[in-house]
Amino acid sequence: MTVRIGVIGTGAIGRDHARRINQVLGGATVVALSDVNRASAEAVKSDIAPDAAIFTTGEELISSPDVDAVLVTSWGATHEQYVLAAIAAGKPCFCEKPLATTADGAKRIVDAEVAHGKRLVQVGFMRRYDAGYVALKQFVDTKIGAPIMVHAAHRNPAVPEQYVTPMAIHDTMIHEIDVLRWLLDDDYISARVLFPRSAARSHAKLRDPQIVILETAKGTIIDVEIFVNCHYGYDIQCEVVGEDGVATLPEPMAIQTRLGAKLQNDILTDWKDRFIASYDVELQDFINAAAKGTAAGPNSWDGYVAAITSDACVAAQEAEGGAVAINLPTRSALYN
Ligand code: NAI
Ligand code: ISE
Repeated sequence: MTVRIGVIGTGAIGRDHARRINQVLGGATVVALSDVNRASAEAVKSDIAPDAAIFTTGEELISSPDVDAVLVTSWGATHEQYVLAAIAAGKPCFCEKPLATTADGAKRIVDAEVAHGKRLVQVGFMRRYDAGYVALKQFVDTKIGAPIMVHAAHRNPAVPEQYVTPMAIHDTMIHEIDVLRWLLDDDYISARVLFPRSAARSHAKLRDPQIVILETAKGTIIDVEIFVNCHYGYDIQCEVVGEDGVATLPEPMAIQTRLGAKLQNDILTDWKDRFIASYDVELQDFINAAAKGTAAGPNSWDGYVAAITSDACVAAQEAEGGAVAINLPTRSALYN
């Protein structure tokens, strides 16, 4: 079966996912596109998916009998309405992070999926599919003893003007919030945020960098540096300190050179390149599950926990160093 996919939101990542579905992956084809900026959908049709129909609204795309499964890659604030519509239509739905911009919104999605009785939603937490994180998890699970501390960093070279302090959490650190919970098989119980002086490349509405300290139920302390004006490149770091040893996320493959009296290798500058292989694997997983009418991978519960944790981290930003408790509800059996 070829899964017929509709893409809602054809900006940076929507276009890139449409490209991988039509040109890299197997078992699916993009048959429908929708974007509030119609010119963007038309450009993707012309460059990548010539046979796709263009729909004026996401809801029309979701209800089309020619669409089997849906990709939601529009702005975060619009995700909830489309994921709920996909669940109501009984169609598998891949939703980019965040699942919803509020914990209440994510909860509405969990409730709708539980009422439907079968998994339909995969959240775009692609790091769980990254070969480096998968290898790191094998070491954490089997080699270094129980984890005690994690040191992580998420550095972007620059961000757009409209990127403000809370976005460091719900747009950027949300990836660590999900992947570290998965890596440690643990849940968070509190968050604190520390701000060093702001970098000169930042602006008045963005306190950057910042350090988020998360405590887990098993007693692990995690520090995550978020620095989105680091200038030098796109750099993701993660080191887990266990009872018996330390395991570190591998660097992306890069050719080392000895040239002009320098020993060096390049650092990537774009998230699209850093996680290119993981996006391929996560979407293939989505296609394979969608062919069976269901969903796999990171689920709505993971998106809900990420939203609760993000809200606590934003409250911790405002608490200026004070700890904010993270209280998670009991997980529905659908996600066990
Ligand atoms: P973008 O701004 O490049 O593209 C978003 C597109 O959605 C735009 O073309 C916009 O016109 C369209 N749009 C906005 N509201 C809409 C609506 N109501 N209906 C239909 N289309 C609508 O943004 P980008 O970078 O592609 O991000 C999109 C989503 O993907 C965000 O939620 C973002 O957090 C997530 N993302 C995930 C990444 C990852 O590493 N997993 C990387 C980058 C983005
Ligand atoms: C972007 O939306 C992503 O998801 C990237 O992975 C992240 O590094 C970046 O900070 C976000 O803006």
